[in-house]
Amino acid sequence: MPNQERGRMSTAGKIIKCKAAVLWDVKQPFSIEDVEVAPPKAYEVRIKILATGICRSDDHVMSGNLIAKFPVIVGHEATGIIESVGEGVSKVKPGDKVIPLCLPQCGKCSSCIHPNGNLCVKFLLSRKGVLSDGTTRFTCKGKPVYHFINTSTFTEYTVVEEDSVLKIDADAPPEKICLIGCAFSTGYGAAIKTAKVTPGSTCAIFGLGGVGLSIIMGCKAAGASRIIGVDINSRKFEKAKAVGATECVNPKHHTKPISEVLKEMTGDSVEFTFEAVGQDETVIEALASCHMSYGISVVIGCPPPSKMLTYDPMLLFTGRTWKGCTFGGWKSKDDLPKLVSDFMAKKFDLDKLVTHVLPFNKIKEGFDLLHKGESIRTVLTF
Ligand code: COD
Ligand code: ZN
Ligand code: ZN
Repeated sequence: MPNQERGRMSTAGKIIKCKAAVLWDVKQPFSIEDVEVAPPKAYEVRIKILATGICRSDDHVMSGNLIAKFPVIVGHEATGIIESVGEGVSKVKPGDKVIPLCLPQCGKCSSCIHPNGNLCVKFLLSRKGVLSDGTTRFTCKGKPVYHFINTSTFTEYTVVEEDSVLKIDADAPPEKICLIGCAFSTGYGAAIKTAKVTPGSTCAIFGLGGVGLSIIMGCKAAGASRIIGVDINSRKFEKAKAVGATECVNPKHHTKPISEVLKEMTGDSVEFTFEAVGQDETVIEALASCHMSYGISVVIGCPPPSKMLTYDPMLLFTGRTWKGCTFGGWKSKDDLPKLVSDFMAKKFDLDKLVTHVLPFNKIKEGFDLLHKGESIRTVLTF
C-alpha cells in the first residue's frame, strides 16, 4: 500500500488535531490554535487544505460587516485533498483533489431546481455556523468552533458536506485553482452569466480587488470593447489594465460624481456597470452610471448589515435594469467544472490575480497586505 494511502487510512474515523486560525470574537485578530476536527458524519467529507485565498468577505466577518457565529474559522476559497468520507458519500473519495464550495448545490431546493436560480437554501442555512445536523465538527479548548459558509478553510483540516465540494483535476495547481472557489467565479460569472455582457459594449467596474479584476476578465472574454476600472486606490490600475481594463478612473481625482465623469468619457453609453466594493454609495453610483434606458447594473458587493439604500426611482423608471448575484450567478456543481476545464486548457489564467503566496502561519501578514491595499489575492499554503 502506498505511504500516502496508509497515512490517510490512519486518520480516517479519528479526531484530527491540527492548526487553525480561529476568530474568537468580532474585531479580534486571528489566533492560530490547536483545534480538534471530528471525523465526517453521513454525507460529509473531511478535507486536508492545500491552499486558501484571502478574500475581503473573510475580513468582513472580522470587522462585523458580515454576520457569523463566533468563535469561527473563516476562509472559503481553497483547494484540498479529501482525507476521509462519511457514510453514504458517493461522489468523491479519499485522495480526490477538490474545491470546497461556499455556495453548495443541493439539487432539491427551489433555487437549485429553477434554471435561473443559484442561491441554494443550504447557503442560507449555513449562516448558523453548523452543518446539517445542527452541530459543528471543530472544537478548541473544549469549546465548539463554528463553520463559515459551508467551507471554513483557514485550517489544516475542515469538514464540509458532500453537496459542498467539487472534484477537480489531480494536477490542478492548488494555489491558483483555489480562486475558482470565490473571486474568479464571482467576478467572471457576474459579467458572463448575470450581466451577459455583449461584444463591442462598454463596461465600468467599481472596485478593483480580486473580484473586480475577475469581472474585467469576464467583460474581456465576452468581447467588450471598452472596460473602465473605477477605484479610489490608483495602485490597482496597473493590475486592472494587465487583465483587460482599457482605462481607469480614480473618483478622488474628480469633483463631479463618477457617473457624470463616465458619461463624459463615453458619450453616455456605458451599458454594463458592476459594483464590487460593498458600499451603499458605490451601489447607487454604479446604477446611475449605466445608460438610463438600456443599462444593466449588477450588485456583487455586500453592503454592511442593516443599511438601507435611498435612491431616486427615476433611475429605474427610465429603463435601467438593476440586478444582483452571488457567486456570479453560477450553479456551483453544474457550472464550475467548465470553468475548471477552461482553466486547465489555458483559456484564461489566474496568475495575475495571485499577488502574494505566504505560508499559513503568516495569515496576519496576508490580511495586512489586504488592509494596506497592496494585494489582489494573497494565497496561504500549508
Ligand atoms: N470607490 C471605488 N473603489 C473603492 C471604493 C470606492 N468608494 N472604496 C473601496 N474601493 C476599492 C478598494 O480600493 C479595493 O481595491 C476594492 O474596492 C475592493 O477590493 P477588495 O480586494 O477589498 O475586495 P474583494 O475583491 O476581495 O471583494 C469585494 C467584494 C465586494 C466582493 C466583497 O467585499 C463582498 O462584499 N463580498 C460579499 C459578497 C459576495 O458574494 N462575495 C462572494 C463570496 S465571498
Ligand atoms: Zn439547493
Ligand atoms: Zn470570497
